[in-house]
Order: sequence, then C-alpha cells, then structure tokens
Amino acid sequence: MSASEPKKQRTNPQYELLYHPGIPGRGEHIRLAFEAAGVSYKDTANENLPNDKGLNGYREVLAVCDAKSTGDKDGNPPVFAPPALRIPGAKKDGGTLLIHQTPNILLYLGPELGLVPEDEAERLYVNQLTLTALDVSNEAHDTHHPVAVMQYYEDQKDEALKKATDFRETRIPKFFSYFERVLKGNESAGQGRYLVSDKLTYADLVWWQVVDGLKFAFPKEMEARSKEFPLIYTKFYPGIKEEKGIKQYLASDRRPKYGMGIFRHYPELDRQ
Ligand SMILES: N[C@@H](CCC(=O)N[C@@H](CS)C(=O)NCC(=O)O)C(=O)O
Repeated sequence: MSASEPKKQRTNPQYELLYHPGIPGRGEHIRLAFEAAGVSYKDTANENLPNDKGLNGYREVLAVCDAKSTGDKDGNPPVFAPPALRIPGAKKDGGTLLIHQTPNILLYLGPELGLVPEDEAERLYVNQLTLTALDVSNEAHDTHHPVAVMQYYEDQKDEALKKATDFRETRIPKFFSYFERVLKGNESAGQGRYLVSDKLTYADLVWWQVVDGLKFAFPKEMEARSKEFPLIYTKFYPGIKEEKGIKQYLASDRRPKYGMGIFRHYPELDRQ
C-alpha cells in the first residue's frame, strides 16, 4: 500500500508549530514530519532563538496555552499544553484551526503530508504504533521525574534511580522487542527500514525520535543492547537518518540539541 501524496501543492497552508524553545521535546515529532515531507512550517518559539532565546515566540506559545482560556475567537477550545499546531484557513468556515496533543497533530498531518498509507486499517495501525512509541517517551520522562512533574530532579533522585533501573531493565527490552517484531513482520515490504508498508510514515519518525532520545539519555544501556534488536539498530535507525529531508534537517541548525527536556542524560541513571 503506497503512502498518499502530500497536499502541499493543493492547499499550501501556513502551518505554525507552537512549542517550548530550544529543546527537541514533543515538538520534535511534529518538526520531523514537516522536514521529511519537505513542507515549510513556522516554528514560532525557535524563530529568533539566537537573538532573544526564543522569548518573544514563547510568549505566543504561553498565550495559546493560557490556563484561564475557555477558547479563542475562531471557536477553538482551550489548549492544555504544547505542542499545538495552528493552521489558518483550515476550518470549514475559513477560520484558523488550533489543535494540540502530539499524536492528534500527527493524525491530522499524516494525510496532509503524505505520511500515512491510504488504507484505513493501516492508518489506524500507524496511529497505534505512534501512541505506543509515545508511551516509551512518557516513561523515559518519568525516569527523572517519577514523583512530581513540577519538582526538581534533585528532589526525587532516589525514586528516579529506582524508576530508571526498572525502565532500563524491563521496559526498554519489552518495547524494543515489540518494535523489533513489528519490523520483522513487515520485513518483506519495509526491509527493516519501515514499520508499516514500504514507505515512510509518521510512526517511523516518532519511533526513530524515541530511539534517538534514549541513545542520548542512556548511552551505555543502548550500546549494551545493540545486538538484541538487529533490525532496529542496523536497518531502521540508520535508515531513517538517511531519509530525504531528515538527513539535511539533522545536519542543520534547525535540529534542537537535547538538554533538560524529556530525554536527559544523568550518568547515574544509566547502566553502570
Ligand atoms: N500528551 C501531551 C503532553 C503535552 C505535554 O506534557 N507538554 C509539555 C511539554 S513537552 C508541557 O508543557 N506540559 C505542561 C504541563 O503538563 O503542565 C502531548 O503529547 O502533546
């Protein structure tokens, strides 16, 4: 089943990503989708990053996620947290559409950017894999914030060590085994490079970003497991890096560096 063609020539909407400046975070899943499709987008908080550390753009992100909002002038309901995507003219009445939740944004962008197959069952499968990969991302976040999201890592280090140990020892192998089996099951079409069909989907991009983030956060653990999941390590991960659009993006200064986001490198939480 082939992926649908991007709609960019037909509609050319001005996609605007609203996310925290300076980190990959959940916004990265949205950036990778645009970059792979070769479709331009406005990354509001990162736009003037070298000059203002993203503060001007970030004000816009905070305004969209205003905790007192009950909705906007275009009839969009309140947004809980970034990433959000704004698309002028995308509502039926011509108004601006504003959506949030990473997998929901990808569900919207998949057909727009040609990053899903035509078949409905396969589209559901792409979304299913995306939700599963994002579960891993959430669990990776919880290794450094196992007790309280709004408190410092330094105030929950003992619990973080327990959480990270369990994550490394039981959760990483469980999820990696699953994605390895998905690649194996699709090997005749995807050749180990794609999770679904013989073309890139947004599920590939999300899972790739999660593997990449884990390589940053837990380099020793990930290195130690490299022989256990041959398709992920030798076909899928390097293959996606070479995808058109992705290769150029990763080499560009648009790709934010890992820091104090979802994927953090605390050596004491890695395999010893
Ligand atoms: N499930 C949501 C999670 C959104 C989320 O947690 N965003 C973070 C930034 S990566 C945030 O700013 N959260 C604010 C909060 O939870 O208070 C998604 O995938 O979009």
